[in-house]
Amino acid sequence: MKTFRTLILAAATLCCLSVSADDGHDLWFRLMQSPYWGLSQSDYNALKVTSMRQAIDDEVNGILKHMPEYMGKDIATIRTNLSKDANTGEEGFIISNDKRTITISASTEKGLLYGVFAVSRLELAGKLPKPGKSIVDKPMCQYRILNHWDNLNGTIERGFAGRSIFFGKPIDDTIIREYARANASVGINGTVLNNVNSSPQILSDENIKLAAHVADILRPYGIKVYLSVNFASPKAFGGLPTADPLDPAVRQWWKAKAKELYKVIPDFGGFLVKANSEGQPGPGDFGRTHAEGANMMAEALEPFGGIVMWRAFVYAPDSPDRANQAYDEFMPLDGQFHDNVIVQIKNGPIDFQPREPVSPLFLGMKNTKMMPEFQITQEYTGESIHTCFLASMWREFYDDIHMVDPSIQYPAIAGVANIGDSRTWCGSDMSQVNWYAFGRMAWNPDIQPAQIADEWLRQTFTINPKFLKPMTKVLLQSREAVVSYMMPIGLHHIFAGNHHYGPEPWYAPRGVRSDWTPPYYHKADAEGLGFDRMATGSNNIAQYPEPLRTYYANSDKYLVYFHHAPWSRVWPLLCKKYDEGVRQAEQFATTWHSMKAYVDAETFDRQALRFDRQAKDAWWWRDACTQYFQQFSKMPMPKKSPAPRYQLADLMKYRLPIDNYTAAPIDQLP
Ligand code: GCW
Repeated sequence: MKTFRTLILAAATLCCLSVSADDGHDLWFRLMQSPYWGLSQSDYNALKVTSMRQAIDDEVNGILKHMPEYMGKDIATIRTNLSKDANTGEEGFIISNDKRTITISASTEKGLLYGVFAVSRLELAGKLPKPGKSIVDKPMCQYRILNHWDNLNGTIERGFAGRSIFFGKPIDDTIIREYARANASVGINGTVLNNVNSSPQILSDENIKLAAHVADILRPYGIKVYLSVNFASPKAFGGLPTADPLDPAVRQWWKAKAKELYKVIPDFGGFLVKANSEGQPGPGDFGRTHAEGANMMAEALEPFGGIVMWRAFVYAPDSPDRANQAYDEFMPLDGQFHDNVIVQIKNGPIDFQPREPVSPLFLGMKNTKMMPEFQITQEYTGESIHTCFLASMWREFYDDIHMVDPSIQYPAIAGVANIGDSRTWCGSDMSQVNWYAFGRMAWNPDIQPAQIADEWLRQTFTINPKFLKPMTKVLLQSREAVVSYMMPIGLHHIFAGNHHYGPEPWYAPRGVRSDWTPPYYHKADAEGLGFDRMATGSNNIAQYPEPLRTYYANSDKYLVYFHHAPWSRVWPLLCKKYDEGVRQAEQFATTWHSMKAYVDAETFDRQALRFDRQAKDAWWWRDACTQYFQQFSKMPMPKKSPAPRYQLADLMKYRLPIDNYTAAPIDQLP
């Protein structure tokens, strides 16, 4: 009762406190104020956090400073207890409450650091242990890594939040420190600084120096630096005549490079490699396998404890079914990779679609270390404009995998970052939730989206239930809504040709790789819609073990992913889903407009613009896709369906002026 009263009081106070201008830069620290707030801008910029101990103490002081606002008299103080006896492993912690003293115990400083962040998270959720009780927590996965697709010139591939915080201009140490702290607060412990489409120049002296500087700032927060490397580097950059992984001089070159890197970054994490994929060089260029290529790099890093994350994102042009390829190419290599190689596999076999089945490789390979790659940046789910809470997608991934074997866990996980130099970091307030969610789910893959949504909303906006309840609902429905208005019932990759923001199911110019055009995926014709991946077609379904195979084959969620289904079956479902998606997107905007009293005016306006745009885009998607497919189905729209807002002919002429490196302009619609 007492806690309840305290919460209500706090909510009332916060409602007033939070209604001041906010540029979104303070992420999920907006409520639980940063220990550094109150410093002048120049003192703040000059601040150096040089040790983990300092980082821990600063956070404890920050909480103590702001605690009274949130917990009344429930907590007297916080102490930290570093002790081997804590038995919490490398990164775990215990939080206990003894007569209103909160003690964080851990066997390492890193555990303490994570523990302090957990205290402020639990505090806002009203979930700190009661007197006499304790909570134990430790990560289920060892390597929790962000992948930045940042280019050396400062652009970001599929970045919708400005330019790189690492490359293209002098590093802003303050930004990197804030970045480190935000990552540590959600348990992220590694970061790959540059794009997987990697320039060989990343290994230049200048860039190694830059990486070392970033590593110094990240270290007190327990974050290691990794680099994406270009497989052809020994030749393209090192002056050797070849990059053949079995060539002794090439092997020696990588060993020397590794040594050089570890000299300046003693805790360097390792390499990420995109090889023989979308034009990138790889061992295949020399008739060698992925395992031979990966192992060569692994040998170079092994003496220093580094790892190789070798991507499995491969697909050859004009293959009968792109979904089959990674499996076909990697399965024969199962068991051939060195111990410090982890094969990094996108969650689905196609490419970060709003919905696709899990990659069958995860369930096929038995003797290879694997790690899922999720995409936090919303390349295919509305960029930084649409609210699409990806925790729901990632939950679905684990749930599908666990349908086959509930004991499956991964030693590592990667998330393609949505971070840039925009003031909000992620291009919008709501996109920040996916950065947060990635960290929380990397730490604990069993966590539920509802918990993440609730935690994040509380820390970011307010603990007022009048805000929390409707906005949690928006977040939890958002991913399904995006699937419904973009690509329901198993449709995939029907995006525009020059960007992945809007619809162009018709895009198929002559001369473009067929698997880069939507008709390759939807296969609409007079009979029906969808890609036959059953035994009658590409037999991709056979790559899945039971019970997943039966589930995928029978679920309406994947109807036209696995079947070329007749229009009589598809058409009513398809229209229903598109309409549903539009209704939901409109509801999100309506909900946000009723939240004005609970957030500051600046935040409100920024996000209102985006929710409104999302609702309009939902119409764009729905009108484009239903009218386009209607040309094949020749069936009328269901009676209850509203009339289209846009005409197909107009939409087919419309082009958004964007490319791989620029975001959709928020004010331009067809
Ligand atoms: O999702 C696709 C993107 C490319 C990306 C590629 C990959 C970095 O459209 O921009 O390149 O996948 O993951 O390698």
